[in-house]
Order: sequence, then structure tokens, then C-alpha cells
Amino acid sequence: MRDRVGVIYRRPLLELVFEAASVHRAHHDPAEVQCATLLSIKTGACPEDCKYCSQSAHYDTGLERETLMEPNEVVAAAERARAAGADRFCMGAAWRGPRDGRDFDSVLDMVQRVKALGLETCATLGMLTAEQATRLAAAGLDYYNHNLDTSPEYYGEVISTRTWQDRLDTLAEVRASGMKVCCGGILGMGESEEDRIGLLHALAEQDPPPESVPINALVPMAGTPLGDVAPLPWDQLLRAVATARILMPRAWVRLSAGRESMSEEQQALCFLAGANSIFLGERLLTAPNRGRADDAALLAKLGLRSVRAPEPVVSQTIEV
Ligand code: SAM
Ligand code: DTB
Ligand code: SF4
Repeated sequence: MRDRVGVIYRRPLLELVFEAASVHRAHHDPAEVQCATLLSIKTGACPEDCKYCSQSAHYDTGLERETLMEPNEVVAAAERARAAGADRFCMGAAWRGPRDGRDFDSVLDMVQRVKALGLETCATLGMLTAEQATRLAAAGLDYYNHNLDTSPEYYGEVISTRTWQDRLDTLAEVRASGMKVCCGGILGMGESEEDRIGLLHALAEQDPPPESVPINALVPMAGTPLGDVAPLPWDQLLRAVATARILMPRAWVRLSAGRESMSEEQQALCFLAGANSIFLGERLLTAPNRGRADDAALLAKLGLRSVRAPEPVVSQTIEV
């Protein structure tokens, strides 16, 4: 129930972090952090109007639009990511959804070849049909990322070109195809605490819950309607990470976008509270990320190490 999620989220902060840390230790090796690398395989000119996104064609963000990358270039980037220690390679495209034909066939080729490198594969391509989900699964795609982004109540304030139900429909197709689900959201878009609780509830309520839960802190992008929103208070992100860990004990909880503007101390608290996955490398999709050297130093300081493509144990959640 959503009320119970609110009770967890609003516990005294250190009580909440302590409980989340205990749950984390019961289900995971607390020294392991999964390291994923992102690549934007098709950038900009997206028909959707997500108010946070630099890639929406609705806003003038100064981003150069690019066509779909060649599979050879993508495979070369995946090889570099593997050599730099990535466990998972995630390919993102600024599409409302893939169009069948040459482009989609090309993505299937990328998936097959990245998988053959021994990396876990993930893609985020927008809405999928049942057939597209099945074909991606058959090509060897391990995870599909499709975020709920915010609470059902706040969704319409952020995106008008698709609905919350559209998101749920694609998530159902991903599940049915046998791929693992990567589903999270963004905090710091001007939503209320109740909206953050609503998002966490909606994530945990999925049956089964997602295997991977990216928690993004908004990276304000100049030219978008959310380009100058006030930063999220640090305790709110920590509460969200801890609550996600308690509600979804076996999931990878990823401290995703926004780490560049977080202090090392803030990140350390998030790892303590159960975050166990990050994006490595200088770039996310279009936004800068902390550099590898900084992250290697941070992980070493905290006594954390990367894992290479382990399987999370079968997903389960507690009653909410
Ligand atoms: N176009 C596809 C879609 O939206 O489903 C896939 C790519 S999209 C960029 C993937 C996710 O990145 C979004 O769902 C959103 O959660 C996250 N994201 C995009 N821009 C962001 C920003 N400025 N700050 C934080 N997260 C962001
Ligand atoms: C997710 O939840 N976060 C990643 C990944 N899924 C694709 C994307 C973050 C994007 C940050 C903004 C940018 O780089 O443009
Ligand atoms: Fe397009 Fe995805 Fe950006 Fe929305 S978040 S504008 S769907 S690329």
C-alpha cells in the first residue's frame, strides 16, 4: 500500500538508512557495485516532449541531431567500455519507439554483437510492440530500460505526448518477452514528496518488481522547461534510495544521472543505503558524468569494487 511506503520513506533518516543497509547486506555483497556504461546510439530530434530531456525536438537545447550509429561503431565503443571495466552496456535511442525496418534490424545486430563480447546488454528505445520485445529478447538483450519517471499524478505535468498507461503497456511487453526489466525514475523535477513516494510505490508494486531500478537526480538541461529547477535536497535522494532498497531487496538500485553534482559523502551515504550500481564514464547519454579516474578513486576509498555481469537472484519484494 502507498501509505506504508510513505511511512518507510518518512522514518527518521538514520533509522531509514540503517534498515536499508541491513536489508542490503542480507541480500547482496555490500562491497560490490555494478558498473554500467551508457551510449547514445541515436541522439536528439525526439518527437516526445519530456520536459527534462535535452533530446526532445520540442525545445531548443542546442543539441546536434544525429542518425542511428553504425553497428561497428557501437561494438567498438562496447569493447572500450569492457576494457575499462564495465559490467553492462546500455544503448539509448531518442525515439518514441523503434520503427521496424533497417533501423530496428541494425539495433538487433548491435545487441547480438555486444552480447557476444561477454557484456550484459541493456537498451532503452522507447515504446515497444510485443513483436519488437520478442525480437530484442531473441537477439540476446538482457535488460530493457523503460522508466515510470514520476508518480502517476505528476506524470502529465512532465510529459504530454504519452501516458503513464503507455509506459505500463510497454513494461508488460518487456516482461512477457522474458527480458529483465530496468525501471526507475527521476527526482528533482519539482514534484512533491508524495509524488516521490507514489513513484516508489508504483515501481515496487509491479509483479514481479523490476530487477534493476535506476534512481536519477534531474540533470537540469538548458533550454528545457526544467532547465533551472532548484536542486533536490540531498536527504530526499537518500530517502528514495533507502526506500527503494527496502521495498525491492534483490534489485540493482542504480544511482544514475546526477552523480556529477553530488559530493563523495552524499554518494557514500547512498551506497550505504543500498545503491549498488552506477554509470561509469565521462558521459551519460548527452550529459556529462563523473570521470572514470574520480570514480575509481571513490570506489577504492569506500572499499567497493565492480562486479562483472553477475545474475541477481530471482526478484522478490515485500508486501507494500
Ligand atoms: N527515449 C527513450 C525513453 O524515454 O523511454 C529512452 C531514452 S531516455 C533519455 C531514458 C531515461 O533517461 C528517461 O526515461 C529519463 O528517466 C532519463 N533522463 C533523461 N533526461 C534526463 C535528465 N536530464 N536528468 C535525469 N534523467 C534523465
Ligand atoms: C536511466 O534511468 N538513466 C539513464 C538511462 N536510464 C538510459 C539516462 C540518464 C540520462 C541523463 C541525461 C542525459 O545524458 O541526457
Ligand atoms: Fe525522447 Fe526519451 Fe528524451 Fe523523452 S526522455 S524526449 S522519449 S529521448
